[in-house]
Amino acid sequence: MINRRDLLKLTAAGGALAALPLERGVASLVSEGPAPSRPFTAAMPVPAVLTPAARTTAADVYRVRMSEISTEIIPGLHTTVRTYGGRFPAPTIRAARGRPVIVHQANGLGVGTSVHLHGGHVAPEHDGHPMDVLAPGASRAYHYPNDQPAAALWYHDHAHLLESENVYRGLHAAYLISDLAERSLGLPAGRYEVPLQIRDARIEADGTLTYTRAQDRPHILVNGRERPFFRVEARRYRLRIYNFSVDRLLRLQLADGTTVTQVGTDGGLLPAPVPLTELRMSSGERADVVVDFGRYRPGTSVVLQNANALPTENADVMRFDVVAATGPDQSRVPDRLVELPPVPPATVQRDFVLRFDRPTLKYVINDQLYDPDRVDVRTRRGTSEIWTITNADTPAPPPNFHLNHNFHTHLAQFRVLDRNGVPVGPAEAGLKDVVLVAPGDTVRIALTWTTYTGRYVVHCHQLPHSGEAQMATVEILP
Ligand SMILES: [Cu+2]
Repeated sequence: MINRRDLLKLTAAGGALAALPLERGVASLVSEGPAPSRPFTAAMPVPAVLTPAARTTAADVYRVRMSEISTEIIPGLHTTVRTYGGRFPAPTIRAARGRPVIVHQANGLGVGTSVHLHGGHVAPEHDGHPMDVLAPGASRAYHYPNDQPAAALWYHDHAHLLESENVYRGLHAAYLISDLAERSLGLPAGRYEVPLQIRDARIEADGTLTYTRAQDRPHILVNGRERPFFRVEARRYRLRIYNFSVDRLLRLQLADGTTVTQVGTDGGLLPAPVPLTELRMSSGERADVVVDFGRYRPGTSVVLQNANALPTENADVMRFDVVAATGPDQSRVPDRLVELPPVPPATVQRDFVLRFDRPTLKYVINDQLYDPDRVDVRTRRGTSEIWTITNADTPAPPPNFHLNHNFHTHLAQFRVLDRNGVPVGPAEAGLKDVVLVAPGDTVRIALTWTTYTGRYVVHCHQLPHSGEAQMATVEILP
């Protein structure tokens, strides 16, 4: 089976370099190393919450312009990034269940874009289809009904062939839906509910952001700053954690082994809290977690680490600096959170095999490259299905990140039934829209196509994979 070293040999010998956009960065790595950075020197910003341009009787209306800006990801270095709204980290949109949102997106960049509301239950013309591209200078309105439970969604680029680099260069932002059930629980809220948007990057000594292979991206950013520190009061916090990396698998742990409580996943809250000492998150996944910093004495610090860092990489992600609480902590984590919808019996079964295709040097689904004119799956609205997803690549030692695949469905939240025949743990059994499918693994998911008809995509969310070909079209008929 092919590993990364073979692949490099292959591309050098076969002259197939152009087939692998990520490999083009390699030449530039020889002359200069990445910028050195000292950990925990920058304060972690909390992304701003976007203010509606208008509130009509029908919807909250937002205006966002995509533009390039220069920002300090590493203190003292100026890095150009692509942004939503001219800010990095990009502003969060906060929506309420049942209250529609309209986002007018204007493309002020020099490249095409398509805005996908990841995890959103939206009509196909507003889903940010890869071929529905907004040219430079163009603008359009996206309509989001928010007819779904409270969840941590995100909006990110999805323009075909450009999505991976566009997301890497900064086109990623949070979109949080809340609802009454969530608000009645008493989870930490307000300034005690904080997003952690984690991703890797490679920043050169002159501040340039280089788009290259995962193993050559040593910098870890949280909310747009490299390994920042964040001051927390000695009390409970609700952390809305996102893996915004284009293709890095994170295994997050507090360095002292403290247990955290997961209360939600991609598509919303879990039925009951799940205590964990490690969060495994592939690209695009979200974890809703409560951490009780009240267990620490003020003046203590605790580092969040990535146990999946390469031996050559720094495992530190960020540092929490605990200070005295300003008042009593009235938040709580109830034993029961929400009722999940039942899983209807499936009438259709389908198989999907994800693998690297040696002849084309591309990643494929069921031996096929993505063709926007081809329909891969035809189904009907209301159909419940079970999908068996297999990663046919074999395990390889680090730094072969690329042999991990995961799977993302647009429109539908699914339930993960089992992995290699073993039911998944309680945190992964919630509402999901991305599931990790590691080399050799087979994962089964259950999903139902509701509300909308039309064409959507499903794909690997390792974006360098989907951005080339590891994507398929589902057409939902009435
Ligand atoms: Cu993949």
